[in-house]
Amino acid sequence: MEYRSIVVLTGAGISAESGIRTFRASDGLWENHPIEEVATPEGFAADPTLVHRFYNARRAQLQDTAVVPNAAHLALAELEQHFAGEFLLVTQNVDNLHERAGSHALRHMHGELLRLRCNESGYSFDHHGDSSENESCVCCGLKGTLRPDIVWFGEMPMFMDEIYTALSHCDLFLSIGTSGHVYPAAGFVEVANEAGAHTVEINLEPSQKQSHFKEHIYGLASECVPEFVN
Ligand code: BV8
Repeated sequence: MEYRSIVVLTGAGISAESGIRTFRASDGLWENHPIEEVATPEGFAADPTLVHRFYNARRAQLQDTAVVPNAAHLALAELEQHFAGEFLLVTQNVDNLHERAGSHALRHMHGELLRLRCNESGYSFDHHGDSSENESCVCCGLKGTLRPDIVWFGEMPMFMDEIYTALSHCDLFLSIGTSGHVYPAAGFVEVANEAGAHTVEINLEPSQKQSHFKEHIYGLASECVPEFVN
């Protein structure tokens, strides 16, 4: 079948083979820190030092020279480049591996690890080094207003209007490397089904939303995604 509009959703599983830990695997990040402490506005208000330290560690890990895009990231960039129809890649991931693989039509719905945001003005900017609550904001000069430019639990994800518009008229929805735990991303397959799209799950194992997908491909993203795309 020739598709005319593709939406791809990726989660932590697509970056696992690049060396970025996933959230719910046994060595998952959350296990080292309860979600409430490091990925909620309340956690940040209670202990900004801990939260800055949590994200500084992840920012440093992401900039380790061994962490590079894998074949799955590259295959999606290739698909975007050669596909003549509409294409949107939505990622829950906050790493920069899709960009580094060459993806352009990309939206980070949960924010980006290599950016900070001013709590006062909402101004966000690239920041690859450590962050702390002692830094002054570049926009208002105030101290203590900077936070990671990340969407925490209880906060509204980004680009939602654009994403729902794309989902409501796509004819192929491809979900890769996500456990289907976290909403609203986990609900995207239902919107795509409503639009009559062919819905495909590529994952290491069945996700929480497995029954909503028309096609299932289980295995390593770095093998299954290039195979599916080519
Ligand atoms: C919202 C940034 C409403 C942080 C993340 C109570 C209070 C408030 C909200 C809620 C609540 N109860 C429920 C909710 C909703 C909540 C939610 O869904 N909670 C869950 C836990 C039940 N959602 C929210 O809060 C969202 N916001 O609802 O706002 C609102 C409305 C109006 C106005 C204001 C607000 C916001 C959610 C965003 C949270 N931020 N990330 C950070 O990264 O530090 S979520 C976090 O989980 C990451 O983004 C991650 O990507 C995402 C999802 O996880 P996955 O990507 O799926 O990763 P996971 O490890 O789970 O799975 C990996 C999969 O890959 C596995 O299945 C594995 O088998 C597979 N895999 C592994 N290796 C491979 C592989 N597959 C292929 N190949 C491999 N090699």
